[in-house]
Amino acid sequence: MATLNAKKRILTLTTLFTWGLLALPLQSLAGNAIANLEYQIIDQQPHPKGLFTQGLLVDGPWIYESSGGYGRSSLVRYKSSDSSMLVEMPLPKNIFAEGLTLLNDRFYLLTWRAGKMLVFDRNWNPLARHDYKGEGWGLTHDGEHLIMSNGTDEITFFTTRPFKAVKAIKLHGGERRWSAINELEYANGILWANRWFSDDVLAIDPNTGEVLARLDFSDIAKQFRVGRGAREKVLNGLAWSEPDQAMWLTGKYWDRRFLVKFPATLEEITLPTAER
Ligand SMILES: [Ca+2]
Repeated sequence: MATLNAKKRILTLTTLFTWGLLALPLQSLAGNAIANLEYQIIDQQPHPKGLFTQGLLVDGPWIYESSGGYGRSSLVRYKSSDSSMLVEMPLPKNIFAEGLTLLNDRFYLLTWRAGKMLVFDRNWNPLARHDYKGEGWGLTHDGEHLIMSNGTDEITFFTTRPFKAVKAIKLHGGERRWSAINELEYANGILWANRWFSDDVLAIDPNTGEVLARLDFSDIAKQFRVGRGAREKVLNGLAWSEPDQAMWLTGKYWDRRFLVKFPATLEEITLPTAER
């Protein structure tokens, strides 16, 4: 039976390779190693390189971005197609902007250690502020809940009205402990997360916290870790583009952003896991 199962598994994987859906290194088939997904760069555009990128999101023709740091945090908007028509709104000096998301015409912005989630309307007029516990790092939503990382391996889900933490998941899988989960992006039932100081983006099951697969963007990221302050110029900022079915990604002080395509549905990602 073991041989038959193994044959079946090889056949299934061969089929996936043939479809061009997945390209898995052989070592990912052993044990509980996390599968590495392949990606393709399908577009690249200038990125305002003064931005200490935190949150990134696509809304229609626009990209919205939050930029961090005390005394220099801001909200930014520019055209997704060519980075033109840039508008930047400085935030109060005591605010360290972190993750940003847009749900039901409201922007939600984290403020790192201040424990305040700021709410703005579409024109960036302040509407409300909510308290959260611990640190606020990355932020996204699944259409119903705000989803927040706090720099650990834990991710918290909030309802918006009332603002309330209703669920938390812990990352697991790959026979290791996960930490420093940062920028988030939810798309097609998958939670994508980048880890601070890592070039990896993880595919996470939002129901269980299981790490399903990994994208290694070191080939893109390493070209930006040069010059003054090289250490700070990490991969940061994930924004799903629905019409492209692809992800914009950039980094802190990067002068480019990249539209990357990869297996991005649960079916494409979980098939190999199910066959193990
Ligand atoms: Ca994002």
